[in-house]
Amino acid sequence: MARAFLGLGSNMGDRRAQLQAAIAQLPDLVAVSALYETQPLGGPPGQSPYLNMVVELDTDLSPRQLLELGQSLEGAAGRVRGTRWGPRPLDVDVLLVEDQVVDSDDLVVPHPRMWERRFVLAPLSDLAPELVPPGLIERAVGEVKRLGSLTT
Ligand code: A4P
Ligand code: MG
Repeated sequence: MARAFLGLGSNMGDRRAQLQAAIAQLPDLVAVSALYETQPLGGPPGQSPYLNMVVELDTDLSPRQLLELGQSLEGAAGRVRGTRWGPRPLDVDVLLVEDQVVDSDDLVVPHPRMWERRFVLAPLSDLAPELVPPGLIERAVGEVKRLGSLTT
């Protein structure tokens, strides 16, 4: 079993409902971070704010199986791939799978941009503060506001 973390984001449609639906379909789920409202980073101007969170799985799925699972959840949420970093009802990123390292064209784990993004580090540190080096959240980019739990 590996301790894995996925980053979930939504900035289109009913953001909470889409996150909730995705979480309901995740196997091996052990923990869910608080929900954060975050300013969009990159992509076309004028995008709505995101809701972001991080979930923890204790799983036998490989990084690639987790990528495929995330893509199937994105599809179920009605995501059509368009502009990079453009608006989306659901984005699922494979952040960490224990200490496994993958570096292929379509999958890089640990997620290469996670350590500079406050919308990843803040919810990750809810679940695994020991994985987030001291001072990194403060130096990361993007504005985040903690909203409390998804279901309240
Ligand atoms: N890919 C490679 N490694 C991974 C991985 N570890 N996890 C590939 C997931 N996917 C991975 O992703 C493009 C390709 O990345 C996939 O086909 C997969 O094979 P995508 O989801 O189709 O497109 P994207 O998300 O627009 O591109 P990218 O580069 O993955 O963007 P990021 O890094 O996911 O950033 N601002 C806020 N506030 N909150 C957000 O959640 N998210 C993004 C997207 C930008 N700005 C944001 C947020
Ligand atoms: Mg993505």
